[in-house]
Amino acid sequence: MTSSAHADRFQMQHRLFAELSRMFGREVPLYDKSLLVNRVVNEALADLLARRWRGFALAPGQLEQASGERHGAIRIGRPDEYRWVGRFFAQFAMEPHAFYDMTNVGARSQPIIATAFRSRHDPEHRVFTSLLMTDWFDPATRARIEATLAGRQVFSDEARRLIERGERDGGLGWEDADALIREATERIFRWTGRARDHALYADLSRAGFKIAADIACFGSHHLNHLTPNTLWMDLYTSAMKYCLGELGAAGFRVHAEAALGHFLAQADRDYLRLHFRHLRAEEIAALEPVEVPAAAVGETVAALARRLQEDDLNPSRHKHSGFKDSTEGPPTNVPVFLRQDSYKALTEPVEFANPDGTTVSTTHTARFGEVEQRFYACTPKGRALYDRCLAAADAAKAEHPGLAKRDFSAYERLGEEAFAPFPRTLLGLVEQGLVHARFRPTAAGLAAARAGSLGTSDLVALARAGLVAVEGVRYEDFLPVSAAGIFASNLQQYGTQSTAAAKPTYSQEQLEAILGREIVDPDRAYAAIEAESRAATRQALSLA
Ligand code: OOG
Ligand code: NI
Repeated sequence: MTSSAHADRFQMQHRLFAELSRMFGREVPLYDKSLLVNRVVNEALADLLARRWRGFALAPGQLEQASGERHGAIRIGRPDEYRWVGRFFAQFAMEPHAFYDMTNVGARSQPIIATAFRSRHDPEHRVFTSLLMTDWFDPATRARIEATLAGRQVFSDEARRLIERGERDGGLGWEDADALIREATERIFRWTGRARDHALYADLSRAGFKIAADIACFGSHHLNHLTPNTLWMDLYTSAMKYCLGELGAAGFRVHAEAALGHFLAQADRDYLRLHFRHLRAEEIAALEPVEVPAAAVGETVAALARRLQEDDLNPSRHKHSGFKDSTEGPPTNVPVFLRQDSYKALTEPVEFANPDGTTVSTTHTARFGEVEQRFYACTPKGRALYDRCLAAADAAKAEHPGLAKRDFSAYERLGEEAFAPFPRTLLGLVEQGLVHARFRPTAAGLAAARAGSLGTSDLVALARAGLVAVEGVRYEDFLPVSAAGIFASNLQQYGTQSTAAAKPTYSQEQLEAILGREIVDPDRAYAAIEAESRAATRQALSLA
């Protein structure tokens, strides 16, 4: 077979995530509602951007593209299954990135090690993929978990054949690619509502090992959540809380107007570059800033409130467990890493088949509805500052329990004060070496270089003078602390302590051996992007 007969792996990836999103929407109607809320909110934001920037317009489909990116999470029980998952994602040009040791995150520790599958360059989708470490448990519990896991086959013979064919032939034709995607949505990642061995489930849950129960007793690697991108987190959360009945009309207005005030202040060209990746730098440079009339915010919020009241968005028809009280990540005006929020895990019906042939109808609480906004990738120095600021914010918030519900803006101010050491603009962040960026000379820069009038060799100073263009590198990975918080909140339980004779320790090499390949270090990849662009820019400008 020639390579031209092969489906493009990136197109396969898009189709896979579109189909997974459709699957998840069928399984979880509230997810579909949250996607619709996200679309409506993003449309309102795009309209406002068109007023803020003359020349800004999105062609049909471009908004879908900007909000169509996804990240998901799955939890795997056996090492051999984990390797199959890695081989599966490889067919879609997704490789393991970063090692996450969730056994070492303090009180929120879980018996989990993980990596995230994504493409190396400009990824849109990623999947946090956990592996349950059974040696975390006492021998009797471990034996029960492993015995139950041993009896399942998540990857069908057909799925294995397709993956092997893709590996052997260096790709799959579209017919096979579609068949593999069907295996994903109809079997591998599907929620069935059926589980096995209720006694094991109950014993594990009672002992505080809900994560093990969620993995061991189910027959598939069911998707735990599938997270879309929002163009402005605080507007989305206000809208969802309004739809879920957690904010009244007046509360929604206050939150949404505050959110849009921040949005308009921060939606500069760097914001546009980060959120609309189909726009070219020259197109963004050509946009003209316009003063948005003060009334525009109120009008946008009033129109949004009307839209959110329409029948198709009325989630009160769906059972839900409420929305999280606060957003994970940095405060709204610090554009680093990720901001994430979600509606809480739903209580869903499950039917257990027991080894003795009896059945038990009960419920399981694990799947939730996250949304995220992606920002710039921090350097190690930026990450260290982030960790310090986050710890300070957590400490300040812990001193005022219940403040988020009592006085949300006072609560938000605590976070902003703790993050005061962070500059608010891309250039400020780059200047202090806190985030990674791509550099490139502008036409004016090249002309100045020819004329010998650059004046300095400092790239940030040249950027301030318009002689070099700077683009932040988007963060494409996960945050261990946020992930730990997500496990804790959707399992409705803090972490577990090891019950093995000695607490085991885990390493990246161990997970690489399970995968049969190396895990990519994203920090090195981000740094390499920056280093290459700096070198190329220096060379183009004839700087030593
Ligand atoms: C993993 C959660 C990690 C995130 O956004 O940090 C994650 C899980 O719940 O299985 O998705
Ligand atoms: Ni997530």
